[in-house]
Amino acid sequence: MDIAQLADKVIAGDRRALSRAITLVESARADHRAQARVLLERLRGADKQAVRIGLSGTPGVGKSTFIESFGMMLTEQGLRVAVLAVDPSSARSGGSILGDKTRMERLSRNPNAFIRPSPSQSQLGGVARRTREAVAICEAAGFDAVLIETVGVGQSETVVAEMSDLFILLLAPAGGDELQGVKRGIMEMADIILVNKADGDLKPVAMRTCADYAGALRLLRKRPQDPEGFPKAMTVSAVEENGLDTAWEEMTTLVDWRRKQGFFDGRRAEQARYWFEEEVKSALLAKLQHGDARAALDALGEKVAAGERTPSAAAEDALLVLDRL
Ligand SMILES: Nc1nc2c(ncn2[C@@H]2O[C@H](COP(=O)(O)OP(=O)(O)O)[C@@H](O)[C@H]2O)c(=O)[nH]1
Ligand SMILES: [Mg+2]
Repeated sequence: MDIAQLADKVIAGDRRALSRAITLVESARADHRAQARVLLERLRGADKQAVRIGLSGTPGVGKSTFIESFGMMLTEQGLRVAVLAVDPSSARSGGSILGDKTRMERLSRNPNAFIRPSPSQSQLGGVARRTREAVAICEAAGFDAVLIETVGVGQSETVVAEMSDLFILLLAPAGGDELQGVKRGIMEMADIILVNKADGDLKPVAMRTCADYAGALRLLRKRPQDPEGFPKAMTVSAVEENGLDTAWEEMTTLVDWRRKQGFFDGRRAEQARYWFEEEVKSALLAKLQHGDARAALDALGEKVAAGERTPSAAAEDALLVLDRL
């Protein structure tokens, strides 16, 4: 495969090249990894910048429906939209977005949209790297917005927030005064909370839920990367396509402000540093599983198990041994 040619085609907006490039970064084969690195290095030069939008929410809140309506609206404004997913559960289901394509019927047929299901990988770390690299490819291909969807389970929100410029939390209307068990850490990551399904009978409940979250957001510590009024909560209806244009206006307002203040590039620089360290950590962990390192750990582990060494003394020994390898 000619990687230079593939890179040129991606930059030129060739859809088949785009798919092939993403398939390449999804591959775990060593030769593919080497090619993927060359490709990403070449694409780094492309000076196009997309707005990377992370979107999280529990199953059933309407993520797929929202992406369909919101994505269609963006394409109607002349923008090109890519949709990616981080779904750690997709190892079992084989890529949840695929089944969701039925909910994204219009968008998946739209020439200005590109939808890619989550790679089937059991390890969140692996999915994260592949998705992050797919984001970079979509950006080089000139998409204006890249939506990264994730189901709200465990660590996946953090992973998505670390590859997004904006993090959007989608919520459903809820009765009662409990804040739907949204963890504080997730609330603190959100730039905009969208309470979906603000239509029909659910509208008053959605408005009350929105007010509750607006109040909760005001109680959080002020973040330097936010102008006055952010983070904010709003209501939308993905089905009736209400509030989507306002949501997009707020997103652009926030992004423009952050660009002017230097927070946009600053955050991307921090994220690049974060992913660099994550890659080093996972490579080191992988090294521990093989060869001399594995043998040394097994030998010391035996001693710990037999009560001949304490775990911490053996760990110190292990580090000395590993240093010499
Ligand atoms: N009333 C109403 N229902 C919605 C809205 N958005 C999604 N739904 C419904 O909620 C259900 C789950 O939607 P889906 O997009 O699959 O949610 P996901 O699991 O978060 O991707 C479906 O039955 C949708 O029709 C909305 O804006 N209003
Ligand atoms: Mg869905």
